[in-house]
Amino acid sequence: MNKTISIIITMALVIGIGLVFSGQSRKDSDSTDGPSAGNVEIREGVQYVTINARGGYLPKVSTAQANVPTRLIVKTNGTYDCSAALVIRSIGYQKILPQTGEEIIDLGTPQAGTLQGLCRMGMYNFAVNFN
Ligand SMILES: [Cu+2]
Repeated sequence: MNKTISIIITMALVIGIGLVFSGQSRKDSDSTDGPSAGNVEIREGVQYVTINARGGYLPKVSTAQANVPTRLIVKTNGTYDCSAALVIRSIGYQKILPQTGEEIIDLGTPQAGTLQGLCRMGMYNFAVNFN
């Protein structure tokens, strides 16, 4: 009886450790600084670029299409650090975002080039490359 229980516990531990490791490797591949995939989408002729703000901005570099009406969605989720104090100089944007929420910023129709976002202290940043 005791043996059965210890086998079950051992199996649960092995599965648990396996899950932790597979979760970690997925996280690692998501947090690369390379061009983004999956955070840019076009719906009904409007391009949406989604950035997560918390302890910095993710993804740090996004690639989007130029000459398409674009909105930037900045998501906060328990963001108590200064990445909630968002500055986008090129469009004269500056705002303290809610600690949790979604800010939708109309970027108009960007031409080819790079849009740079910063926290107010200039410590964290992100870029959206319009090609
Ligand atoms: Cu900062």
